[in-house]
Amino acid sequence: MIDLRSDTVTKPTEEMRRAAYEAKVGDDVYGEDPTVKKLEKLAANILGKEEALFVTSGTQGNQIAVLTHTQPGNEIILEAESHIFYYESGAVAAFAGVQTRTIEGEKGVMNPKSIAASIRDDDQHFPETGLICLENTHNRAGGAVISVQNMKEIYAVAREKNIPLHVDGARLFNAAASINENATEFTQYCDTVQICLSKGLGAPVGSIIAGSSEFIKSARKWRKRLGGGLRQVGILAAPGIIALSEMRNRLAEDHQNAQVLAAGLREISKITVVNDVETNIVVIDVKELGVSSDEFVEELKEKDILAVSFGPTLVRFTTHYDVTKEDIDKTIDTIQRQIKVNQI
Ligand code: TLP
Repeated sequence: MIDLRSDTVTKPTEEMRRAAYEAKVGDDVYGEDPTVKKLEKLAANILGKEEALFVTSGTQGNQIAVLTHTQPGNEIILEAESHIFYYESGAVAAFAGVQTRTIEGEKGVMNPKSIAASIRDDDQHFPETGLICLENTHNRAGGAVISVQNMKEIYAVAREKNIPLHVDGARLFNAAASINENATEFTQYCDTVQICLSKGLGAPVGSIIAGSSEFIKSARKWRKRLGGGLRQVGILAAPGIIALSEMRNRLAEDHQNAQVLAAGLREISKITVVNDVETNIVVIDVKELGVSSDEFVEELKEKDILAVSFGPTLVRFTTHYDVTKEDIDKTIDTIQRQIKVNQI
């Protein structure tokens, strides 16, 4: 089976499994797990923030950030197809009690002027704008990189109005790899960031949120309220340390594989690659084949290749550590044949 559904499907490496087995642990709610502490320190350094906190998932990390930055009744500004808005089951409404003000981005990129225009004035009729969120890379924009310049401009708007800026950086290291820079190039222009250890970095579980010491103190409390205070969790932090120290450096390989996949798919008639393929995600439109994305995905599955439906006629492929160049070649070949057999 070639699993291109998501980079979340990666299995922990041998080294990660060994590290989990050998991890020194303690009760992390008492602040006594040395492996968690090591991971959090490493993450804070890599992200250029005062402190970091290990959380169970990207969703939990984003939600803790929203809860920490806002008050019920606030409005938060975010991109119209951002994960926090699109894929987190309405959690910001359910937990933080905030309303959302969405801005349609151009390939995931929001115009700083639109953000400035969406910030509420001080008026008894209006909710207060409590937070601005960005997503880098942008998942539904096909892994698009939000440029350092765009982040800088948005951060300037946020600073001027004294509104915090949170980055959903589930795939921030993919963005960094794509411009061959450190993640701090991006994170210097935000107050807080969430990064996933369990996507392209291959760890089995976990995310990190990072920001000021004051932010992390309050975030730790929200994590506890949400039931995310874990005990001997060094066994999960240990693979996270390997994810950050080693797996981060190989993401360019996944990007290369995505390029090969996109190039192969572009050669197939009636298939359109719709994104620019800047990182590890390829999105195609199968409309011209006269099938739905669900039908296309189902048929591919029968040939032992997994992808996900990304809209009525859109299909997403995501490259990652467990997918080789041979797998990519086989995928292109299989799709080519499938179309021939169906004589579409
Ligand atoms: N994305 C998953 C699905 O939820 C769609 C995927 O397969 O891409 N932010 C971004 C930008 C994400 O893409 C995801 C996961 C998350 C947050 C949430 O992370 P988890 O799954 O750890 O809660």
